[in-house]
This record gives sequence, C-alpha cells and structure tokens, in this order.
Amino acid sequence: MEINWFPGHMARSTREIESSLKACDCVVYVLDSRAVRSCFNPKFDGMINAPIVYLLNKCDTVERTVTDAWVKTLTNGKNTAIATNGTDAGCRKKLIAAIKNACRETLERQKRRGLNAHARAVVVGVPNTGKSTVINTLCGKARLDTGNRAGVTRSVVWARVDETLDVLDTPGTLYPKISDRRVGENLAIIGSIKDEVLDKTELALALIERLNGIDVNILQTRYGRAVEACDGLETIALSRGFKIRGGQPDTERAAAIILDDYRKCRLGKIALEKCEDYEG
Ligand SMILES: Nc1nc2c(ncn2[C@@H]2O[C@H](COP(=O)(O)OP(=O)(O)OP(=O)(O)O)[C@@H](O)[C@H]2O)c(=O)[nH]1
Ligand SMILES: [Mg+2]
Repeated sequence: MEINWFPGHMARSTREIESSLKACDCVVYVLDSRAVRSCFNPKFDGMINAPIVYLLNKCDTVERTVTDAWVKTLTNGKNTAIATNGTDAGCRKKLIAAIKNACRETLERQKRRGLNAHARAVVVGVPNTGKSTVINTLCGKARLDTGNRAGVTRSVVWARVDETLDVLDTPGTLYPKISDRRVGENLAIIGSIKDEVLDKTELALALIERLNGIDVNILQTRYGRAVEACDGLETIALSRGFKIRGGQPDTERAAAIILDDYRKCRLGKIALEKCEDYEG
C-alpha cells in the first residue's frame, strides 16, 4: 500500500518546526507505543541538536514489556525515554521532571547568572500520537484541541506549563514519500494518516495479515471464527451479520470494524512493532 500524504500545511509546519528546533532547550518527541519505529520522521534527522525526551505515549495500548524495551534502547547519555499515558493526569509530575531534567543545562546556567530560570521545549511527532493531549496534561488543563484523527492541530502554539517552562505544540508532520510499505501501513493503522486518503479495505487486509502473523488466536477470539487473510473481511462481515443488499457480506463495514477494534484495543494490547524486531 503506497501512502503519500504530505499536504501543503504539513510542509509549512515542517519549516516552522525546523526553526523552533534550533532555538529550543529540549525536544519532546512523541511516539505511539504500538509502532514506535514507524513514528520516527526522517525529515527531523539532522535538525535536532538539543536533548530529546522520547515519550512512548499511549503506553496503555501495549504490554509493559514493549515500552520497557524501547525505554532502554532510546535512553542514552543525552536523550531519555519514558512511557506515558497522555490522558492520565497522574503522568504530569513525571513528564515535567523529565523535561526539566533535559533542560537542566539551560536552567542551571541562568541561575548561575542570576537570571530567572526559564526553558523552552518543542513537542514534535507524526499526527495523532497525542502531542496536544500530553501538553494539556502538562499544563493541568484542556488548553489545546485534541481528537482521535490525524491533523487536528494546524498551527504551532506556545503553552505555559509553569513559570520556568514553556512548550510548543506543533502540527503532526510526515514526509513526502513513505517508501517502506510496512511503515506506511503501521502509520495508517494507528491513525496517523488521514483516513480519507486510505483504502480501508486494503488496510484492513494488511492488518489481518499482520495480526495473524503475531497470533492467529487474536482474531479468532474476537470474531468467533478463524479469520484468514484471503477472505477475512467476508468472515468478519458474516460473524457480525453485516450484509449489503442481495445478502452479500458487507466487507467495507467489516474493514471499518476491524480497524476500529484494533485502534480501541478491543483485540487486546497489541504492538505492531517491537524493539526486538530491530536489534542485531
Ligand atoms: N489510549 C490513549 N489515547 C491517547 C493517549 N494520548 C492521547 N490519546 C488520544 O489520542 C488522540 C490524539 O490525541 P491528540 O493530542 O489530538 O494528538 P496530536 O498528536 O496532537 O495529533 P495532531 O495534532 O493531529 O498531530 C486523542 O483521541 C487522545 O485522547 C494515551 O496515552 N493513550
Ligand atoms: Mg495536536
């Protein structure tokens, strides 16, 4: 499945983000725990010099072992990683501490000079990973618009966390051509690509294949029968009683259902990519 979704506003946002990255004290890179590797945007390669705090966000959608492995791999000298549930106010303290720790050089330098300590962090990530939600949690109030679809935030906006920290929300950005088929599929499955530009039937078939590759019982448990890649959408439609006129199985509705079931974790806590897949 070829994915190409890089509208004008995204190109514009990428340029704006590039200049903010140069001036910030730390970068908060928000990744979706279900497809961490696929959430890395190659456009940012070489743009980031500041320390990075990687957020394995939506950690509630995968097993703890998955995020633990990514945290270990992504934490090194300058950069740190933490698993977060952006919707959970209980994460606030941990998030603020991690960001201020990444900005500590700036904060300490200002203190030494007798200045008011103040740092700026830029929040980046592909669409729908939870950037604005995380910032609302950081600020302790629903300041920014959020929504479970790609492309909610349309322009950069500063938000004050407290007197020593400001964070910049940015629109989710991708890159012009996603040449790796699996990466494109992963991003589409987790909702980082606008649904309107996707062929949902093709995507649902890819998801069936992927889930069966992980464990054939996942779909069997949910839909009460074995779901094969070749006629999986017919099987799901039949199991749910979805029919079109003439009694044929409604495969379009079945495609929408399996994607929704995956995204809402009704199939279980399932990561599409694991850290181990990339080791060695
Ligand atoms: N399950 C779960 N959902 C989350 C988490 N964080 C955010 N969400 C949900 O993910 C969806 C997207 O959140 P946003 O904050 O709008 O994502 P964004 O990265 O700002 O999206 P764009 O502005 O489109 O790039 C919303 O429905 C949030 O409620 C999380 O940790 N776990
Ligand atoms: Mg947003």
